[in-house]
Formats: sequence, structure tokens, C-alpha cells
Amino acid sequence: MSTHENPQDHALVQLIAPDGTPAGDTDVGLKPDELRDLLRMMILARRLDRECMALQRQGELTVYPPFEGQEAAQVGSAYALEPEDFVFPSFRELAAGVVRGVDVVKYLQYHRGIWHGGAYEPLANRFAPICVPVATQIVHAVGWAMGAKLDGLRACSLAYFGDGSASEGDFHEAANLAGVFRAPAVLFCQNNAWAISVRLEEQTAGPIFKRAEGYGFPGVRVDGNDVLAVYAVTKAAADRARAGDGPTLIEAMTYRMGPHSTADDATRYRSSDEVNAWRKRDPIDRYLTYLLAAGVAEEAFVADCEDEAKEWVADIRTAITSVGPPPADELFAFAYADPPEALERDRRSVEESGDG
Ligand SMILES: Cc1ncc(C[n+]2csc(CCOP(=O)(O)OP(=O)(O)O)c2C)c(N)n1
Ligand SMILES: [Mg+2]
Repeated sequence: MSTHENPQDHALVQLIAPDGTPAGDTDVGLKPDELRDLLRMMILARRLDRECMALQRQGELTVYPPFEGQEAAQVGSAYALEPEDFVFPSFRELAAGVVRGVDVVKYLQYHRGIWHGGAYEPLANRFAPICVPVATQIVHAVGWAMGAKLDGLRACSLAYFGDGSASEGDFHEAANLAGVFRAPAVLFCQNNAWAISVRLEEQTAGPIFKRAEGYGFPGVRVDGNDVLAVYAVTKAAADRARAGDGPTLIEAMTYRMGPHSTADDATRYRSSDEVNAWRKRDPIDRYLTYLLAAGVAEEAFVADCEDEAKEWVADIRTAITSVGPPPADELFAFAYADPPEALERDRRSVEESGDG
């Protein structure tokens, strides 16, 4: 059994067991309507993720990296943040973006091949542009946190990254800097067992959360498919950061149920037994079972969430499929105050061709 799947992992913070029964103190300080909202967000996110896969298969998006299976890791962590905090995502954090209130249609313009990083306004929801060069966003997040500290803001940053990204130099540089400067940053690793087709133990030999000790700050490993546990550890890390006590590394153990992206065929490198074993640890089923047993939600609420999700994604589909390409002259617009002659010539030729 791999280190990723070890059920005897004593370090793992878990509040709800995979069968939905409580496994710890489930009072994380959320009110019943907030507890229900976590479920609602996960249901909305999953529906959206599946719609995006369909949109890509129908040629409406160029490429899409699905997050199915990782809803609790993303929703639980994003829900723990305050509006003034700043999220630095990779390319798989649409569910976190939904929680932050990011304009999904503008987000998807990246995946439609229209605008780098998404067309949303990063400052509006404090959600940085989609970041594909793996691990670079961790450095951005720590830099932002250092700036926030210098400015005397009571806010933290949160960087999302994957297990594979934790093997990049940028992770280590960012972690070292965060430790030395006690930056108010939360380094949130979604360990989904795979970096495209490379399994965890092929690219790192030890638990990721333990690396924090070497950088002089705490590291915690949490069950990433347990939304309450993820919320609780992220809230504690964010509170700690805002209080001036420095960074925390969180390693959320989860699993990507789908392919790495729509350009990948995961059946070529992993077994259906492995995928099926993780299906039994589904984050939404687990939390739903818990909420129903605790009397916090009823079936009617779930049905309402599903209806809402259906309507919501239908509106998103209509909106994103009607977004056409931006004017071609924008290709020339933002790089130079005084464009060089060669570029000016290109611009004129586009203009004269009528393609602009
Ligand atoms: C600097 C850099 N190297 C390589 C790639 C190609 N690439 C894209 S995603 C990925 C793997 C990322 O794995 P992980 O960090 O575990 O995140 P996950 O995709 O599992 O969410 C790689 C190697 C890239 N985007 N950027
Ligand atoms: Mg990964």
C-alpha cells in the first residue's frame, strides 16, 4: 500500500469518517446554515465540473482540468478564508473560485482559449489569475503575504498547489522565504496522488507536510475528502497567519477522480480498482450522510441544491458558448507604449485584412 493511501495514518486530521460517522469533534464553529452551505457549494462545484468536461468534449472549451473528487479540499479551505485574504490558485481550483464568488463565465474564457489567466478581475474577489507553470503561484502567494505584513494588513494569502508541484524548486524557495519572514501565508497542497501520470512515490520519498518543520513552521496533514476537517485546519492556519504567527503547510490527502485534463487518458497509467476505492471515499456522499444523520439537512434541501445547480450551469453554458473571440488588434495592444515598426506593420495588415 502506498504512503498516499495508508488508513493507519495517525497524523491525519479527520472529523468525519468515510462512512459519514463522526470521527472527532465536528463542532468547527459553523452555524447550521453554513454547514448546509458547504454541501451546497460542493454540489454546485461538481455539477459545474461535469458541465465543463461536457463543454470541452463538445468543442466549446479547448482544454479543461477536472477537479472531481477534490471538492471538499477546495470548498472547505476556501470557505475558511475572509474576503480580504488572497487566493493564489493553480489551474484546478475552479471550486475554490466558486466559493470566492469569481465570475465563472469569465474564468472559463481561459479554457475557451480567449484570455490568459481568465478574464475575471483578480482584485475583485482576491483570486489571482489561473496559474499553469506549476508551483510559481506559491512564490507569488508568499510575496503577497510579505507585502501584506509590511503594509500592516490583517490578511493572509493561500496558495493552492499539487503534490507534484511540491517537488519544484519554487515550492522550497517559497517555503523557506515564508518561514524566515514569518509571512502570513497558508501553503495548501492538494495531494491527489498523481502528477499527470507520475504517482506520488515516484516523485517524492517522504510525507509532504513534514517538510514544514525544516522550514521552521507547522505542517499538518488532513483528510482532504472531509470538508469539515479541511475547513477546521485551514481556519486555524489562516487565523494563525493573520495573528502574525507565520505560515502553515497543509497537506490535504485527496484523489483526482478524472483525468489530469481533457488531453489525458488516465486509464493508461492507473487501475480502475484504485479509482473505485476512492469512489467509496467520495467527499460529497460522506458529508451528506453526516448532515442527514445529524439532522442538519434533509433530502429536500439536497434536491433544491441539485435544481439550483442544474439551472446555474445551464446559464453558464449559454453564456460561455456565446463568447466570441476578442478583437484581433488586442494582440498588439498591451505590450508597447510605442510599438516597433515591425509590430505596427503586422497590426496594419490584420486591420486591412478585415480579421480584426
Ligand atoms: C513548470 C512546469 N513544468 C511542467 C508543467 C506541465 N505540468 C502541468 S500540470 C503538471 C503536474 C502537476 O501535478 P500536481 O502538482 O500534483 O497537480 P495536479 O495536476 O495533480 O493538480 C505538470 C508537470 C507545467 N505546467 N509547468
Ligand atoms: Mg497531483
